[in-house]
Amino acid sequence: MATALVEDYITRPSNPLSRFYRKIVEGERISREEAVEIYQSYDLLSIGILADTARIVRTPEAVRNHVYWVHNFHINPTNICEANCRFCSFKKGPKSPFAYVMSVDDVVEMVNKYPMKDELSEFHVVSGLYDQQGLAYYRDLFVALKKNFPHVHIKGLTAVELDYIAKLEGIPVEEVLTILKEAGLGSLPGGGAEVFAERVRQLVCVDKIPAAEWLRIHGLAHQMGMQSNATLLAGLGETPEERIDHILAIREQQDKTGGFMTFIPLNCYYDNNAVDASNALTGVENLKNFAISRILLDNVPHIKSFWIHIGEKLSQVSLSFGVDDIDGTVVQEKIAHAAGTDTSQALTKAELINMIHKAGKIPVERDTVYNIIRVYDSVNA
Ligand code: V47
Repeated sequence: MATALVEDYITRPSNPLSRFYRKIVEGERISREEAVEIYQSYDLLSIGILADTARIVRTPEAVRNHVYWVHNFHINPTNICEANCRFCSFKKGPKSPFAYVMSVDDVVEMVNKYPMKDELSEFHVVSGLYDQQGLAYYRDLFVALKKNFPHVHIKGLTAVELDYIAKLEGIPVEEVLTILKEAGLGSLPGGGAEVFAERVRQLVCVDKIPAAEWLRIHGLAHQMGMQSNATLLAGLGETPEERIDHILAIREQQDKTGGFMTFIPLNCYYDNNAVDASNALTGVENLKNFAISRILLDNVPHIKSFWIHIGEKLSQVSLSFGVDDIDGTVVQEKIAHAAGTDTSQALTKAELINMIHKAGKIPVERDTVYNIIRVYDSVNA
């Protein structure tokens, strides 16, 4: 799978990670104990080889050098939120001078001002838990977005928001999903998962739905024919084992309902929130999170790096650690920027394409559900 030189390095008897290479090449599943052993190693090159090999053996040969990106636009209709997550710098109380609320018309007007709106393929819609924006608001919003921008897929509302809307309306989440799907919802984003370990949730997001409910709601969406993504927010004080258990919970759910397209390891920022910045991830840990996600998730097709969180340079490096997707043009990002990420707000298509090319890969523009829009190989670039 790897070049002869790389294969020699990873398979030499003195390399303690060599047995995992053979398992991955043979398509065998990696266990929790094995994942912990890989994660504990400081041989970053071997970890990268294992992850890249896992990506290669699970990807058809014709597209092995492809890296996906999406022309998307983030929409956050309000920053008012009832939850009190200690890591959140985006949330405001209803009386805060910095609180904002967008009507349906405000959202449509905002998108209309975007000069590239005709080329967009995805709206990424996530918001706060706000009782003035219930089911009717989101139904109207999705209908209006579809009416004005019929070519754009709506990836919207985390499992946490769906659960909130269901409780607000006194109806089951299934019904919320049915109504919103009819209004134009196409898929669910991966946010709101944070770290599944209850120990950590009790410390940083005690009023958020528990892991089992987050997973159940994604399973419901999958059963209704909607695909979804999943995230891990690392840097909240969780242990490596808790990160691995989180990824394994996604693998288990995927075995049952099969609708996850992408797993996105995120890292926390600490400005304007109550989480201790001494939990911050190192670059090495970020790469290990990408790699171990790819190695363990033999049933999820894509691993995404969100350049907004880790920057353009580490995103390029992540492409050798199992990542095959870099999200996206974004246009305006509020959540991580409120918490101090120093990346820019948006990348142009040309910047994204260039970033991927310069990492030695072929940029592929996709839509939300991975239909290919354009391959930017040397012929089409
Ligand atoms: O769910 C909150 C996280 C997520 C902070 O599905 C923070 O395609 C860093 O979910 N520092 C939103 N992160 C981002 C997200 C996402 C991004 C890109 C693609 C997709 C997808 C989903 O940001 C939240 C939360 O986990 N977050 N606070 C913070 N202080």
